[in-house]
Amino acid sequence: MSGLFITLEGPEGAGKSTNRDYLAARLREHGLDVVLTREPGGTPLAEKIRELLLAPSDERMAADTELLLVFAARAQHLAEVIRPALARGAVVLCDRFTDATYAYQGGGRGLSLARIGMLEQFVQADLRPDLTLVFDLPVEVGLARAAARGRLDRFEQEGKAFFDAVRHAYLQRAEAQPQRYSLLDAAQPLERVQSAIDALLPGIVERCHG
Ligand code: T5A
Repeated sequence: MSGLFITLEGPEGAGKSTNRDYLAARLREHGLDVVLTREPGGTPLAEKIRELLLAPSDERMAADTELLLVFAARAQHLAEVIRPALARGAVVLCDRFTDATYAYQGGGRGLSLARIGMLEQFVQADLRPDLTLVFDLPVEVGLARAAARGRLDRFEQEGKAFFDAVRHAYLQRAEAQPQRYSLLDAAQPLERVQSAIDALLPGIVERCHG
């Protein structure tokens, strides 16, 4: 038995968490076993690594350290949550996954995509998301939403050029593999974004039952 692995991606404040909860509610109406999780994090140990990654600090974190911490958290998350849930046939809805590594550490920090790919293979073997929803919006709109929540984390303190590169990386990945990615205009009012998710629902439910 094998479930369905769906990831939600996009820049800061794109509405991933809000829409992850919305999609979960819709899928549960169809009687599906849905597991909600997020990265970095998703287990107690991986959440501790998340704190290290997000906390602003006087000591600059080297880009390679950041990359390895992201994958260390992911290894734990896969072992404890994602693989067991998929093995029992659940739908896993994960707020960010390895596309975020390509976007933030690859696009934002400028790390080699080949090196990220090596770690992806090492940590995940053949596991890749079945479907990735990319919530796209202008950087300024997302940062304003994130800022409205209060104190900025270590990533949110980066400048516009960093987030432009993150957004560009997401768009490039979505364009390169249209069969795996659904691109959603996240600058629209929430109801419109959720109508776009509703339109994807029959296909997702069919894949869950297939
Ligand atoms: N990271 C992560 C890496 O660098 N590498 C990696 O491999 C991984 C996995 C994690 C950070 O870690 C980095 C990337 C991140 O910087 P996070 O908390 O998961 O941080 O990510 P954020 O993007 O910071 O999370 P946010 O909570 O800011 O964004 P969401 O989840 O996209 O947005 P959400 O749903 O919380 O919404 C934000 C606000 O906007 C409103 C919501 O009500 C909320 O107030 N909103 C809308 N308002 C108007 N119109 C809409 N359409 C709206 N949609 C949502």
